[in-house]
Amino acid sequence: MSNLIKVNNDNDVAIITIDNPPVNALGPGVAEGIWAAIDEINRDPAVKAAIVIGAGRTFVAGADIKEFGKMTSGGPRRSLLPLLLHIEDSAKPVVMAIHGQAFGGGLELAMAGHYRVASPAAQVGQPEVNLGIIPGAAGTQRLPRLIGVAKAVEMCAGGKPVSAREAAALGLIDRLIDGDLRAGAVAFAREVASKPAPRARERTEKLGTAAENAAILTSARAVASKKQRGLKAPLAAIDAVEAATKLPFEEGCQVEAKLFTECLFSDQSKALIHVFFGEREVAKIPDIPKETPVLPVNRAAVVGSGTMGGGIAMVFANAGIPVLLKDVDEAALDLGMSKIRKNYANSVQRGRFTQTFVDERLQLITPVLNYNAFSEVDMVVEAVFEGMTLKKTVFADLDRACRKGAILASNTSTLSIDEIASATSRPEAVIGTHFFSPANVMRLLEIVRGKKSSKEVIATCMQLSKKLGKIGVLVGNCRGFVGNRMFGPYRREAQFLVEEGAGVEAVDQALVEFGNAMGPLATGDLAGLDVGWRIRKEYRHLEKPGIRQPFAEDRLCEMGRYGQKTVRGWYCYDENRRPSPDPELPAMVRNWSAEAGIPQRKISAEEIVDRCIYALVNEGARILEEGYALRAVDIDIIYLNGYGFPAYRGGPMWHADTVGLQKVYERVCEFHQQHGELWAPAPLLKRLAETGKTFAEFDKEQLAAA
Ligand code: 3H9
Repeated sequence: MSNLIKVNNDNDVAIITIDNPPVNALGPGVAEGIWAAIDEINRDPAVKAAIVIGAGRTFVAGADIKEFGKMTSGGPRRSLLPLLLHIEDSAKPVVMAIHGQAFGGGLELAMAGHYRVASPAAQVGQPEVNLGIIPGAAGTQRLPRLIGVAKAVEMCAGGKPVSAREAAALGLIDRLIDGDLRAGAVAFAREVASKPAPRARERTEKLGTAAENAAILTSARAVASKKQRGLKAPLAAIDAVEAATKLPFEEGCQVEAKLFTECLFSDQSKALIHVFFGEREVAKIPDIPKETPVLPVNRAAVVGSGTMGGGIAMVFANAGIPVLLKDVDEAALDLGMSKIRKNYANSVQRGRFTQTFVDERLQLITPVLNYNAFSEVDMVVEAVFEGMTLKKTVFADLDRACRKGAILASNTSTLSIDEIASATSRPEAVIGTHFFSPANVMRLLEIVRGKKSSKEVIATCMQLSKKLGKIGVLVGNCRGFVGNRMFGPYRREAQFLVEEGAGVEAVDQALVEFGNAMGPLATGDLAGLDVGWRIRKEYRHLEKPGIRQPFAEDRLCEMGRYGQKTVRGWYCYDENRRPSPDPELPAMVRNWSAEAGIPQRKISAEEIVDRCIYALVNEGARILEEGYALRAVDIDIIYLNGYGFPAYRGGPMWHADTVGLQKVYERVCEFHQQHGELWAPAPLLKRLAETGKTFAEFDKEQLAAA
């Protein structure tokens, strides 16, 4: 028997333990081991029933995701279906004992058992759609038979897990076991040992009528098309569940297998699997080992109670960390606190938080007007207006007010962390923590490493990001760091396109169809066009003369059109901030372009996407080569979590790999010829394209060299 599976007997009940750390994925050897264990318990006359339980922190997190890459690059295909039938056909009842998670293939395994018991804190789910695939081991066939079509469709297409309590109410879990799961499962197995063992695949009573199912499936397809726009797997999952409602089990499994394979070999799935591992990869910093000591962050403070500061204070409070919120005067502080209260009230209204939770969080936020209590905090995040002089004053104050060992972080989105750190006597304690707006919602946290930031401070911020519910990505200290540095060329091209004759809506529409959450011009209106305008003014002296710069947004700002907050920007907005095209804008831009001598032409959606997306990629390649991002995948994770880039394209760098770097490079060269120096190809892009390599391969080479 495989050493991943162990069988022990507790008198007449066999205990089959899956022990494949860290998450008992159904990798090579596991299925074979379970198969042999089932044979063994059926051979042993002393055994009346069996339980299957996971060693360590979880039951089974699913199929081994690493295996999928091997399958799509020509490796052997493993199917779990025969094993699941083998378990279900066991003459002796098999009870699945679930703690932690039974996800994907883990839940499919559990449904092949005759009974399921679980710890109350366990979760079950079919999250495969998050990887661009669908359940591939009869999950779409057994789940509707156990819990009904509506909930099965929701779980298979939506991918969200359900709690063991909910699963028990749905009939998926037969008993919740408080306390010792193993002992409870063994006792349960004894209770059912002499009863006929039910098989999920033979059940039909929850499958519903044709008319009921038609309505459920139509509505599920509408929800998936809207909420998971552009993703193919949810629709495939719904098709597979539909097969369960119309076909015998075996035929339904064949439909599922065909859809599973189509999804697995799709670019979407490859991209989403890249994202899955990428989200975990970014936590690994080559020169900061896992053992690096981290500092406790039990009390925090935020300086500046504006939109960002207030949002950051909420992030700490939501994680249970008491936080001081400082501003310069009573009026600013009152306004900040009232915004926080309003945000929380909205969350209660939308059902995201309970009133009790919110009341507790508000208790954790203490508004203050001075630095007196700052000596007690472990970490401060500065979130005052973007201006070097002001930031340096604040950091000099913090240096005086905070105890030695406290972390001094800046939420700057563009300014140099090293220069900010120079205002203190302890640059090793200074770091950037760049939250994205709205800070309490957006998952991304760029952690900006200053020249002197200590390893402990970096390790602490990386670990803290998890506690705060964020995904922390370490970046270097260059202008705009990684995300905004790339966003500059992206938005520059969007403006250039309008100045060359593309419609505002056409530009946004092309990028929304590409999969982005919002178009670049609408994003500008949302963030406030004046933000970029002010930054451009601050940095104008650094621009090389004679290089084309976009002007339309500056002109809009000069007219007081800052976007949503002034009701006009690229679009006009009603009182509910709903946009409509501005009928006067095209003529206005045409006049400005005529003055600047920019000829007007018809521009295709394809050119819009290539110009904007390849501008991201080209800048990303520079950042990578200059070492401001550790890996291409770090850039991808930043773009997916901070900029609404579609996850099913894997991020800008992965997308470029998928298109083919040679093709991307050729297009960049074309734009270089047409539009000049701003499009000079990044040397790394050129090198990889010429040697037939990808950014992903570049990452691997870097890792091997580290
Ligand atoms: C599937 O099942 C298809 C089926 O229908 C069958 C078809 C035939 N495989 O997340 P963590 C690694 S598809 C391989 O940091 P947590 C992970 O990379 C699968 N590796 O821990 C990490 O490695 P490292 C459907 C996996 O406690 C380490 O385990 N299932 C897998 O925060 C720890 O992971 C899913 O989509 C895996 N399946 O969260 C569930 N899972 O330390 C995916 C994890 O080297 N997994 N790893 O970076 C999860 O959702 C979370 O990992 C879980 C634990 C909630 C379980």
